[in-house]
Amino acid sequence: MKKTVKIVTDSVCEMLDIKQACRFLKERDDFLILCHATPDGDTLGSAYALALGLSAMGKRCMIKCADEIPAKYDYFTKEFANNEFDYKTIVAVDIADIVLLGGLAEEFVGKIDLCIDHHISNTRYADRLYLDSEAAANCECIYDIFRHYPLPLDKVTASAIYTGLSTDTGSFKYANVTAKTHRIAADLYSYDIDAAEIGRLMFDTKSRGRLELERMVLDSAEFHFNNKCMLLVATNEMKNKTGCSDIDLEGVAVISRSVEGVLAGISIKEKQDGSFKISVRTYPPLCASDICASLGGGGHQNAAGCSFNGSLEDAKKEILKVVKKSLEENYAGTSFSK
Ligand SMILES: [Mn+2]
Repeated sequence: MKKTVKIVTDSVCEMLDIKQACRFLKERDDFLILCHATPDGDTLGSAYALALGLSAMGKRCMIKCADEIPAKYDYFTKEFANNEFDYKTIVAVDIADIVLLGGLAEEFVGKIDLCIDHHISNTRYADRLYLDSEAAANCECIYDIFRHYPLPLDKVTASAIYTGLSTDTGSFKYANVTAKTHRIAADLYSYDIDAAEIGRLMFDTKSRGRLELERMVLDSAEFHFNNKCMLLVATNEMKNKTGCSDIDLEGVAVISRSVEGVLAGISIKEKQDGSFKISVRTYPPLCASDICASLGGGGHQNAAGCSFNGSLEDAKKEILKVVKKSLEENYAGTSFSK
């Protein structure tokens, strides 16, 4: 059976527009900026750009993340002196739900002053929320804040923001990309960013361990429902054998989406505590966010996730049941037996 960690907040969440969000940042100081666990380019790009931008205005900032920050982001993370102090204002970036803080969730539940996010599924856990669900990446929201505040853009902050844009859009390939995404990227180029090198680091570089892990993950592939659904599994055993950690699993969710005819790409990743993280990538008419909501998760139209406590077999059974139901609703009259 599925067990969900329920963290209840009783605060009312005030929705802010860009002006109000900037006013809030101007009025406050001594910021702690929080990234989500298993950090990606978007949460890190958001946090470091904001920290650097606010620091340039004479404000104090520090950043926290439950998990280790991968070295591949050094080109902007190392440019910020992340020193601890007694913070007064807590800002969460790119975090749809308080539980996504991972190991920091319990410490900060009910304490987030401002959340800056782009997930339509945001659970309103913060006191204030600046949400732009049209934004392909949270770094688009951060860029808007830079322009409205205004905060100074330079090569490093532009590189951080560009990293979020490019990683959350699969290098500007996904359906979430808009003309605005490209306009922002074009503007960031004027700060002398090395977009080719960022692309190489983010998309074309993998360790040998990761390559071997991918081989094992591909060996686990299962196809269901007339090949409309592909399921991949990454276990702790596979990670141990290849010397990989959870961070090395970034992008595994996307593999199944690249197979012809697959409308639902599922990846089930075992976490250190033995629970599972299920990632769902869909093509229309399926909706990843709806599918994951059935199991207590959420996300975007085409990319979403949820957690699962139980056996791997049960995780497969539960997620396949939901995918089957979604396929049957969208393809009325067709029965998907396996
Ligand atoms: Mn994001």
